[in-house]
Amino acid sequence: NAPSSDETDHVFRSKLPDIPISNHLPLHTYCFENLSDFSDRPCLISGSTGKTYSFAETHLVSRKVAAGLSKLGIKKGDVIMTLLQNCPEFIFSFVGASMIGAVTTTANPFYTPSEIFKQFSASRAKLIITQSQYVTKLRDSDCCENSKNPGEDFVVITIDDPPENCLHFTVLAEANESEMPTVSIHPDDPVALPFSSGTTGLPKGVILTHKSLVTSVAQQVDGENPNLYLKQDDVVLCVLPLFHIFSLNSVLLCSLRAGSAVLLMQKFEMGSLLELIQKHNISVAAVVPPLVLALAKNPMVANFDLSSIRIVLSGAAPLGKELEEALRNRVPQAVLGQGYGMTEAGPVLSMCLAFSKQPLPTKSGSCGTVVRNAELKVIDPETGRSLGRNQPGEICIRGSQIMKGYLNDAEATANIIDVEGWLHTGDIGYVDDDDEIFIVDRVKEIIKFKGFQACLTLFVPPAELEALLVNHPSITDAAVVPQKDDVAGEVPVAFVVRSNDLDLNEEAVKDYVAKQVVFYKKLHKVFFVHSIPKSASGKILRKDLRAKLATATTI
Ligand code: 4UU
Repeated sequence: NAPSSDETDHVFRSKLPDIPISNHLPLHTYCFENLSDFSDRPCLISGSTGKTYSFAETHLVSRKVAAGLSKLGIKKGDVIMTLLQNCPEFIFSFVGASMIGAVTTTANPFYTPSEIFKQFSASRAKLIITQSQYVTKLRDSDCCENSKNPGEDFVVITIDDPPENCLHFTVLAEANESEMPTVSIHPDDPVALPFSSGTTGLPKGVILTHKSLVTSVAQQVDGENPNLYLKQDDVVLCVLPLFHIFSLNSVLLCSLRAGSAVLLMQKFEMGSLLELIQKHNISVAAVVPPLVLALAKNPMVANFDLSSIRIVLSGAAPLGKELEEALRNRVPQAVLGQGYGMTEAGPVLSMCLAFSKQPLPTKSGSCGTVVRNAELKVIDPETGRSLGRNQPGEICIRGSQIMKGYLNDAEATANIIDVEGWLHTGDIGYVDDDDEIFIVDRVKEIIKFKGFQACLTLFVPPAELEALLVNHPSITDAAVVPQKDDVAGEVPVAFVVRSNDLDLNEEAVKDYVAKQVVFYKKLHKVFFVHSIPKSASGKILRKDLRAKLATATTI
């Protein structure tokens, strides 16, 4: 008998024991399950106005919105789209939709009209909740051939003064909650439909079910010794956009479940962020590496009291050791650590164990240990064979939290989730002797430098060189991408943002890196730029930089 793959696989698990997870419950029921323990405590705080909604109010307005959506004809299984910056209405819409078994597709308001319409049509959304300033994007007829009119072909609701043909959010928020229909929700019914390009190709709808999200939240904040210990007196910073799964899940849903307050910021602005931290005693900050960079390097930070912060959770992109150290100087009292997520994975794969109620020691640079009630393995991308500790390979995850699949794309789903239920992330990493996960890089971003012998391919992880670069006192940001090379195949080149020191020249940057790395990781070119293009979730837009390289001889 051939051994089953489970016997031959090296499977990694959390150091924390598995826990019972109530993933038979609908997401909203689960999130508000402990509501009576903290119903009068602050739930949502608007950073700009200071307006606060208690847990009881948040629950009530969400039920009203559920009734209002239903009155507008939204039924179980229908999709609504949010095109919103962070605001209380985002939460009421998302939770309200969940209550009637509807699904929310969260779109980025900075998207172009054509990007918005692609998501809108692919998800077959029936209604859009947005801000009046974005309605013009919905009217742009250039973006789709058989153009549709907002307010006529689909319902548009704005949270501020509604333009022509649009409705005001009060039609939802002032509906009668007792008219909310009772629907029966199955754990495998979808509740969220974020869009992601995954490991390859164009953006696709990621079907996250009630069961996926309940499981993921529970893996973080449930149990006697939660992996991410959030308390009722915590104030959790919500500056990362809620349309991205990191903020939606680890900030919003986790806080609702745990009874912590969520401080909503519409957009990132350093001065107001620092004021809000001080004013509201923000204790937990979910951040992305560009924000860490700003906190570590911006001189304004020194003028504010950040002593309320006890946890900084960084995720969505690699955070180098050097940057983590630089941030440590700014918030010495806080526990710094990472979470590692991917939209398709529900999203959290791993979380820093120093955030747990009984904290465990962790290493800088690690992106945590696999969450409980899940399995993780690292495979050789060529052979698919699972690898033991300290050997880098493609990270795969299995558990009830992962997506059900891509929307209307069985082929893409089968390419990313194998027959045994493993989701293949496209990230290269390893698990060390202490069960900590280190991401080396993404498969696709890895620069492949061909050595002297044709059989030898040397890997240059851009993240590693970027970490070195931003550690230079005169460099505020940097990105490394591959450039085609006749001899080596690909060589690393850097885009660098200088601070005020314009004397820093290409040779100096090259030397600085060359002194610290093996020969094949040396930079071949340095381009000075004003900023590094990044996505809303803080990822370097490498494709844009590669395109720049391909088209321009001088940049
Ligand atoms: C290196 O980025 C995310 C989700 C992030 C997240 C969510 C909940 C982080 C912590 C948390 O608590 O999702 P996507 O789909 O936008 O991007 C997924 C990709 C991963 O495959 C990986 O390449 O983003 C990268 N990534 C990271 N890389 C995510 N987290 C990390 C990390 N270090 N900590």
